[in-house]
Amino acid sequence: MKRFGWKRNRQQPNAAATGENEDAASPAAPVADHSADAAPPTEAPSAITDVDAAIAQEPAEREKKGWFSRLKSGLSRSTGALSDGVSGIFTKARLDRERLDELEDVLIQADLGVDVAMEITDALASERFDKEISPQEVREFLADHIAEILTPVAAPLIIERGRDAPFVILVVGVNGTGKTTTIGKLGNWLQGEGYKVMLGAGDTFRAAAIEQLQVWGERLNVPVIAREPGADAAGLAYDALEKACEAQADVLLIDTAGRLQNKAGLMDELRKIKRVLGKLDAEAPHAVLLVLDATTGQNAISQVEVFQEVAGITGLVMTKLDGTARGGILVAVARRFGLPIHAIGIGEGIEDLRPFDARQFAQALTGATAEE
Ligand SMILES: Nc1nc2c(ncn2[C@@H]2O[C@H](COP(=O)(O)OP(=O)(O)OP(=O)(O)O)[C@@H](O)[C@H]2O)c(=O)[nH]1
Ligand SMILES: [Mg+2]
Repeated sequence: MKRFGWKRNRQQPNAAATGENEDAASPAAPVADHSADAAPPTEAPSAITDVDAAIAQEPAEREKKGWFSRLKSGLSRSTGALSDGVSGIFTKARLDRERLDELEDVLIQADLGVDVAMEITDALASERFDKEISPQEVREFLADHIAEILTPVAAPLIIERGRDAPFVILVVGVNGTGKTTTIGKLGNWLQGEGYKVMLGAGDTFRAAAIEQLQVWGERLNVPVIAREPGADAAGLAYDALEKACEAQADVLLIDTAGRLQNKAGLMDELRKIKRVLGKLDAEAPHAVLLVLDATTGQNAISQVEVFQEVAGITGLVMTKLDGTARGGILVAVARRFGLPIHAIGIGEGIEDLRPFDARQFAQALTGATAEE
């Protein structure tokens, strides 16, 4: 059975919440076995008519299916465009130049970007040019190719074990992408893995932003280091790390204000936050997560470009894949930047964050669904 790496381990007592987690080396590292995910999906059990068989099915497998349907429905706009586009072009037709050009347009409209669109149509041409091909075969070809692009970047977020200082995760991105919510979800997952978590309210711009993180802190029952609204964000980050060191926290998650990538002053502030953290721990922040909103489309490319340059992104999280997502952009981002994609968010709930599964995503996006 495929293990879904981020499943919260309910067997273990929540050591962080009970204050029993003295040993930073003990938590299991969140290593998800993505090599297994890269393999073709095992055949989906065809309609389960037998209730006992349904109950006997692994809980994780059942939960994963629920997750998959939510991902599919979130991506339905992109999938519909891709799938209908493919059906419109290929009605048991021979693959010719005209159809390849039309397919290229459909892929570009689905946000996969010109490079990926050309790459895919070239690959399809070299295999099947002048041969008859059905829409379903095209969808499967797309799914395979997209999974190939995504597999190398699907990487779980790994918290180093055995550290004697907190592992600092700085969460950045443009306004409203889901940074604060992602911190809440991530904090919950890390706690479930037994890490002692602390939060830093580095979005000092708005009182509401500080309160929002404090609410997450209460839900998780973890300390939130905050200052008054308007305080210096870098100073807050410094405070938070100092306090996390004192408290012997395993992980410090630092929230930051949403900032448009073209606002130089705000981007300088991010540099300063990084610099200041480095004064306490030369390697901090150990991870810089860029949170991307799946409904944004092409602008994600420039977001990655600028935040990468300013803050040295170490990995990506894409949120809002449950809404009117434009998931194709993740393929363009993967091809262009090769940055690890750690997780995707499919909802506002505390459990609605999962590791990124390349094949599952490719299947959901293209409508070449083997899993139901
Ligand atoms: N549907 C859905 N909504 C989400 C998801 N993640 C976050 N949201 C919602 O998106 C809105 C913005 O989320 P925040 O976490 O406040 O975003 P932020 O990036 O911290 O925003 P700023 O601090 O203002 O830049 C909130 O209403 C969240 O509940 C998701 O995966 N799916
Ligand atoms: Mg926020």
